[in-house]
Amino acid sequence: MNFYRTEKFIRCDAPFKNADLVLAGLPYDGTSSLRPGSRFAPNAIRKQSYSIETFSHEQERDLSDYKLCDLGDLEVPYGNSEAVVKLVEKTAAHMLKNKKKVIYIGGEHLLTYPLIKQYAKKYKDLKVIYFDAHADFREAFYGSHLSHASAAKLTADIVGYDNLFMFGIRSFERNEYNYMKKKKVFFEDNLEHFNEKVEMIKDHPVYMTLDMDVFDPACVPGLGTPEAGGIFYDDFVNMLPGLSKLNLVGMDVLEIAPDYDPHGNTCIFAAKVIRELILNTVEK
Ligand SMILES: [Mn+2]
Repeated sequence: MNFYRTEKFIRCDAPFKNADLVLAGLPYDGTSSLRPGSRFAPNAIRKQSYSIETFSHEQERDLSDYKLCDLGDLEVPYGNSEAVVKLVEKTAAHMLKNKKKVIYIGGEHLLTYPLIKQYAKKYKDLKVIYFDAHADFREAFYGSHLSHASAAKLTADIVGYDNLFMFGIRSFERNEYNYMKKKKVFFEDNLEHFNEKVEMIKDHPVYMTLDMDVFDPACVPGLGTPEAGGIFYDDFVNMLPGLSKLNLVGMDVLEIAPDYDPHGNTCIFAAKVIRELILNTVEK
């Protein structure tokens, strides 16, 4: 497992060994179905992170007060999803062994599958919060079950259908929709029950996966698969108090396609989201 050196996310320049929180780029987009290029997202977001402040007035905390490490991007075997899945599993196991809290930056949503596999192995009663525009419940996509369109199903098959909580979901294939209903998966196209679910799961370890297409493409247009509708930045900020009640053991932020972000706004937006997630999660 090798990380190659890249620019670092703003103020994330501490060494891995004594870091309070770690960022790790996972630059894989091999199963992207519409607009590829999320492999370039970690670096594009890092680059734009220098346009935002390190201080958050929402949380009254500053990145400068913590030891944060940005590992760079994992060296992945492009074009070989099986090998990537294995490698990401190994990477997650390494992070868990070293007791590091990590925000993984993708890359595409398939990457959540190997991450969840390892986190569920370590945390037996793991709950998963899944932000997305898409259901991601396809049995297979273009003939492969290793697909970003199957990420939620792969997750549910590992942690159990009762332990997956999906928000912002507004794009389904009919069979997916019927299957999710039949299996009683919790999903909604907004955040109406977010705080209620937080209360329900706050005593459990929680993994949070954030597909950036949960946001309205009006504010986040540079995506692999944009979908009209969705949440706004203020909705995200309003969730932070709820998120801070959770025992978040791992997180990912995925699916930005910088080639469709010519003005850089999507990556600036993502950088701010990541700053808030760091400050919300790093040991208080
Ligand atoms: Mn999606």
